[in-house]
Amino acid sequence: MSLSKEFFWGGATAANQYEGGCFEAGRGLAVSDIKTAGSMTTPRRMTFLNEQGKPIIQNKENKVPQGYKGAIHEGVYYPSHTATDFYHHYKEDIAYMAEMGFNCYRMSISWTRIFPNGDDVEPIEAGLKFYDDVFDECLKHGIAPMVTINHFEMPLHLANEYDGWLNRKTINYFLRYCEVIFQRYKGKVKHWLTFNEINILRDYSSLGIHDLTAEKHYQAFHHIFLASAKAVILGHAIDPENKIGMMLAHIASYSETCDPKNVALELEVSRKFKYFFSDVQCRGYYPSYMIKYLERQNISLVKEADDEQILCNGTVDYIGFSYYNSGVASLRKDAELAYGNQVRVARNPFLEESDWGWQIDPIGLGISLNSLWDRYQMPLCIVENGLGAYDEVTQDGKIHDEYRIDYLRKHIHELKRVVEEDGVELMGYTPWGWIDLVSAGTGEMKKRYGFVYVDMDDEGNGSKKRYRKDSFYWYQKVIQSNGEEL
Ligand code: BGP
Repeated sequence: MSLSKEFFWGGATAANQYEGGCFEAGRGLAVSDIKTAGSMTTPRRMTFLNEQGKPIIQNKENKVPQGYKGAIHEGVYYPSHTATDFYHHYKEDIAYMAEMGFNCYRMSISWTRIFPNGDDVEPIEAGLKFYDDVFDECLKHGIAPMVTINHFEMPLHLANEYDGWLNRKTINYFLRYCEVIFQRYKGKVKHWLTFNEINILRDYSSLGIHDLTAEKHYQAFHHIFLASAKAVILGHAIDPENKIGMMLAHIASYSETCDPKNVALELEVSRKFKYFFSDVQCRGYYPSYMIKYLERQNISLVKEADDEQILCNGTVDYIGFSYYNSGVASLRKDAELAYGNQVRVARNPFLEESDWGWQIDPIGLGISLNSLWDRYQMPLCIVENGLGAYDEVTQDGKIHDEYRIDYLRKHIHELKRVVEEDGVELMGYTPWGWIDLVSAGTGEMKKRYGFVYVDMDDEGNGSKKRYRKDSFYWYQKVIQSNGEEL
């Protein structure tokens, strides 16, 4: 048996895609609440009022002009507002997790449920109580919560009034939120992750910054690195038992050819978009290649005297990462692109792809585990992996999702192989969207990842009734056998 008895088997979700209850108990709006639904080919959009108070809607990727304030428009459907309604179904949903045998549940706390504007002095008791109830219910079933402190969340007020992560004050507001949740959930939550997929935070919806430029982007990252490091220091001081990790989107990448120029390009891309982030958070300092790169770009970051010390003292305890697909670095300007987790990469002719065009590569998971382990020698946790696919409900309420089982089986097989053959230290596996939820990339419902089906469509219609898919029973056996029966 290659996996330890303590191996975390579970599933993952995020508040803005699953929780709903957007207007319950004094919760404030987050930037994710002004995002519309989209599709694979139509980007999600965001809604604003301009300086004259006129409603404006624009693509997520576009620059948001100064003076625009994120706002909800009448008659527009926003998927995060109810999502798949964990807020009102948490007992039922945790019972499903328990039935599958989860011993871990990765979820996120909604910042604005605790501090509705982000800069409030006092937290909201009802918000804190909601997560108390959730954690108590999990613990009752022997499920350890693993909490992402910030999963694609930015209080709308901080984006509108402070320019989000560009403003150094946001660090203090974030720390106030961290202090409250570390204190409150001490003893209930031991595993934390600071920022979800830190390396792909890149637009208004995740950073809350108007008129985003490269310089502002790196300044924001500097603030996020500090916020994470300070959270680690604080979390350890409040409870030395806390294990606080980083979270990286790990897209394994390959050079398209053996042309050394191509290999050098792959190295450059991997460092700039991936390892820069884990290097800072795991080693505690900016890597030299990035310092030199920023110099060449004439980007000088505004730093304070003790920033370096904070980064050095606030290194993480483990690396959580998401893995869905690999990508190819190509020198060809006309390379055909495949879709993928948040970024588009050149297509790999050796791989099959999902209904949404993400290329399926289980071996890439093994490569990712080995690369991260070799580079940092730090415990790893696969906190997202899975297949977004169309599901069909049969007349008798069954969902035969053999394609999902096949995807997960191959990935679990590979993670076991590298633990066994290479001795990689792997803490656990929490596949994404263990229950159907709203897609982050497209805002759709029909892109489903779950073991549990939720009756809801792309416009939010449906009973929200839950059904067990075939993969539910399969994963239950996987957990029961500690990964031996695939
Ligand atoms: C990651 C996010 C998740 C999740 C997942 C699947 O980027 O951390 O929030 O949604 O990808 O992506 P999508 O929902 O776009 O299919």
